[in-house]
Amino acid sequence: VPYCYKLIQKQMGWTDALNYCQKEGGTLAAAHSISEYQLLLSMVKKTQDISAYAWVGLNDLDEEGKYVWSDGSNTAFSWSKSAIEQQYGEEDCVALNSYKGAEGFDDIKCNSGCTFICMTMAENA
Ligand SMILES: [Ca+2]
Ligand SMILES: [Ca+2]
Repeated sequence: VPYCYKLIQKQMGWTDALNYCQKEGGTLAAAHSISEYQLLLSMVKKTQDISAYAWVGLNDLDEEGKYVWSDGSNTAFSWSKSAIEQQYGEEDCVALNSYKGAEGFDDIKCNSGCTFICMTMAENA
């Protein structure tokens, strides 16, 4: 994997989390494959006692229903069964839900306080 993922154990809204990662020279995490998705999920599970949800770069802020990754990749993903789109009103930012039995990406409200995963390009990748 040519990326370094880092779970930040602070809780903040999606935009603040994105800014945090960008200041570190990266962006919010993207999963480009099922193995990367599983790696991210295992990271969130380890810090479940802080927050079961961790932000990733996926969002549909610009156009409702059109999901994009903050790293510019256009990798397809499959929603988990639990992820009901816009379940509670406007939900435009996506977190990785690590609750047992409900694991998967879920769009939630962007101002929710969640831990988050930053992604930077690995050196010498
Ligand atoms: Ca939405
Ligand atoms: Ca949702």
